[in-house]
Amino acid sequence: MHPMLNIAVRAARKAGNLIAKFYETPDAVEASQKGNNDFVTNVDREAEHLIIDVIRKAYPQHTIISEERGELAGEDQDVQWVIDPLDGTTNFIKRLPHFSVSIAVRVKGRTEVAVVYDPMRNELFTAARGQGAQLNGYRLRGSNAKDLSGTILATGFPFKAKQHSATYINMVGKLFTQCADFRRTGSAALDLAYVASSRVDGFFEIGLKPWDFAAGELLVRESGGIVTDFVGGHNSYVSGNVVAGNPRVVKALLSTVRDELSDALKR
Ligand code: 2AM
Ligand code: CA
Ligand code: CA
Ligand code: CA
Repeated sequence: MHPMLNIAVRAARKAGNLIAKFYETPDAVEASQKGNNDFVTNVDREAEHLIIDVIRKAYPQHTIISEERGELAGEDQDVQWVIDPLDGTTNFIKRLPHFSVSIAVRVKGRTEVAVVYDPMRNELFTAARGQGAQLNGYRLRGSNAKDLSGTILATGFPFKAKQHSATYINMVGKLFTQCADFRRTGSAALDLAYVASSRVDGFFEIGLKPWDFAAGELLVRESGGIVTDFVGGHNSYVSGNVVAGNPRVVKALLSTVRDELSDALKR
């Protein structure tokens, strides 16, 4: 195994075990509001601390970017660990057992290894660039859908970027005439892992942060899929707009929503 993937897996499992332990003791979970409808808990922070600790011990010089702590610049700015210690905090707080730990390592802007770990199902999704994607050691292949007919599309509502609500609803309306149905699970990292494992056929969301999709992006790519913005470009790390699926599904999805896009979503 790639040595950095080994460390990422160790960190993700440690954090996942902690999250699973807290899931059994809801009285020990302290939730607070970061912003409008946006919650964080002591578990997010403790899981993040464990992950950073594992990485720091193995690679003290690397840079770490994580949701709750922000950027911890290391001597080496070329290697960045991009971390979401708990993706799906709202589910976690509601005791809906669907959330994950997401860890990616990017070297000069190119993602080399990725882990998404679901501690409630003990499902470990891993990928290394050029070496495929796996679930608990078994090779993953994405959906072979040829267009949107019969497809299940995962998505997330733009709960923070509410200025995009109307546009988003129009996009969903157009897509609904073409696909079979939607899933809105509350963990973007798992949505992308599910694209990689063809549990869903495609994914789209507005306004994601790098830690929401960096690991999932490599999982999708290494299972034969592509990840783009809403105009088929590679601007997702800047725009936060993410579309994923096999190349035919992404193409069909983009052309279906094309006429609905606001100017802000064309960048
Ligand atoms: P989080 O749990 O790490 O904050 C994209 O949808 C991401 O936004 C999710 O992966 C989740 O990441 C967060 N999210 C989704 N729905 C949310 C909601 N209703 N409130 C707060 N965060 C949400
Ligand atoms: Ca959050
Ligand atoms: Ca997240
Ligand atoms: Ca998070």
